Amino acid sequence: MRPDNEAIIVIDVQNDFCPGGALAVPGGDEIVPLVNELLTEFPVRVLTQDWHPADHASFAASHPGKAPFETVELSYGTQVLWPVHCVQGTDGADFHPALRTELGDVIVRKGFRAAIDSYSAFFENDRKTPTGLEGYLRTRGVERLTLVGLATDFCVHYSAVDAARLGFTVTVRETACRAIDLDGSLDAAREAMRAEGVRLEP
Ligand code: VGL
Ligand code: ZN
Repeated sequence: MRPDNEAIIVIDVQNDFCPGGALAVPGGDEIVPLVNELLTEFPVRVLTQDWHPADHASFAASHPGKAPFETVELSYGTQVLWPVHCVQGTDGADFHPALRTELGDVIVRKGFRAAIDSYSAFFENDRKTPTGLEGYLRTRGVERLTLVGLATDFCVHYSAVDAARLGFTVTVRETACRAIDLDGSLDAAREAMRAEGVRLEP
């Protein structure tokens, strides 16, 4: 078991991000066995769940004439438009059936406000509205984080950068992550994480 000040954060290992899902990440399901193994090694275990209302502003379907993977300007800046995914209460929003969710101490849901997306487990996409996760981790004495999950270049990336800026020591285990990789977004994400002092490990 790792020391008491270490937590694992499992980002969005949900059906819609796995093959067959609405926003499938290539090989997304392949990480589940390693994620399960890692979960058993940490004293503090957090799972996150992308959790959108059906009319969410990040969905292309909410913007007439727009297609998935185009962008729009929202009040907080540029937003990539996605296929409808992880709608609250649907099978697509459920965790992958093989993920050992019973090992999680807490589940943080994000993206539940219709007008704002939330890639990061810490702040919504305005980079200001907190999810509460920072307080949870600090009150449990956590200082070091290991991040795994989906997708490397979006929710893992934004969560890792925010965590590093908040002063946590952050490691991303890349073999327990998979990327969407839209127009070089994986390389850009790796560079951005490194620039914030996030450690990238296999
Ligand atoms: C994610 C795009 C939209 C993710 C969530 O979990 O990386 N990506 N919503
Ligand atoms: Zn989403």
